[in-house]
Amino acid sequence: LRVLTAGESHGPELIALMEGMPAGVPVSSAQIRAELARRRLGYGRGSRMKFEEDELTLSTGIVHGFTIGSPIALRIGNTEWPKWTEVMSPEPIELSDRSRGRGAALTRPRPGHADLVGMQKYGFDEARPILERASARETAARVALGAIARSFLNELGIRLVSHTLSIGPVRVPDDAAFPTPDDVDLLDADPLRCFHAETSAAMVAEVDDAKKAGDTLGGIVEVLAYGLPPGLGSHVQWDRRLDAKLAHALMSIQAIKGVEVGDGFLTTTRRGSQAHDELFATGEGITRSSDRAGGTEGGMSTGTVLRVRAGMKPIATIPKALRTVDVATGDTAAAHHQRSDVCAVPAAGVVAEAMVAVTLADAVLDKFGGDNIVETRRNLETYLANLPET
Ligand code: FMN
Repeated sequence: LRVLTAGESHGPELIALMEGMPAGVPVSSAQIRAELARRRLGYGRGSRMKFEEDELTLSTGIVHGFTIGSPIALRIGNTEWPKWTEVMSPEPIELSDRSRGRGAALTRPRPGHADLVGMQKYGFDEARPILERASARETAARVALGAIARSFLNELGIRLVSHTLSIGPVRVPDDAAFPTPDDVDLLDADPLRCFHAETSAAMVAEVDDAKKAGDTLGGIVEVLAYGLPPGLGSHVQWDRRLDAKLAHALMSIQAIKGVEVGDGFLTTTRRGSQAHDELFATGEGITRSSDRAGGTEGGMSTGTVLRVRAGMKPIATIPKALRTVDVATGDTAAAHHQRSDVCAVPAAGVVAEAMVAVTLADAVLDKFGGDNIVETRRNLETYLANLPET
């Protein structure tokens, strides 16, 4: 499965491409729109989420509600584009005003963003051409592709759910219950997509507090996948390990700075006798006593619930602007401040779900192949029916 995105934050549209999806997978614009709407959720989002809309067009590869096996292309138009036609024009026009407003040269790069290093690397004297692509608006395209991957996984009985584990220092207790895919609506209705009501209330207070202080917050999200077969990924080569592929996919999300599989870093604090999942024969097969490993061993899915976490740094565009240097004058300055979120962790959970869905769909196709979903399902069922029983 190959996926690519294109598009700038204030350009006319985002474009997403997917190649390798089998034919016969149900995909509708309503279902993708619903996923795009989930990305806009969350307590602590900025005003941009309110006035900007995602205008979805399914361009290729889907006919009468089903994939046809050919490359899928979709567009997500930006309703704000009319305000940016001059600043983001592809034509070689002169901007009417470079001193103020949207067209002003962004010469005060924001710390914690791609601005400065991007200007240095790509040879620009202002940050606009860098921040336009580095912006997390691009994650809308990923969520749209994730919706297609998710539909494919659903057809095979694989279902995903994500939730917020922490916001700043406020964290769900280690022994709290995990959500299941049946809890998605409940989670989406929670202001921070947190499954633990008491912690959610404390998270809301933390966001309010940060906002009042003119500050921002990060946090941790967790994605769980139910219904995976054992044996996705492989131990035989570094770039075939499923855990490594998931880490790559999650770390590629803007502002994600850490990834854990299963209990992750908590495992490092335990003794070996308390860190692993013991095996038991049940008469019907072999089962594990716990799920500390998070559903992978040796770079392969074990067939238990997959659990991965992603840690997001606090939003770097801070109302109480960070110090920077004006590259036009060399003087100390306050960083540019564009409209921004106080906390985007709940949205990052939705994006993380999408990236896990794409990664798992790719791993399933790697193992089971299939040019249409019936063939993929048959290959999966034959494999499961022939797994050695103990
Ligand atoms: N950064 C901001 O400065 N303002 C935002 O409103 C904002 N919203 C985000 C929403 C989502 C869903 C995600 C995943 C990230 C968001 N970010 C936001 C983070 C920036 O995109 C990110 O900090 C920046 O690209 C630099 O991080 P990097 O070094 O990991 O690329």
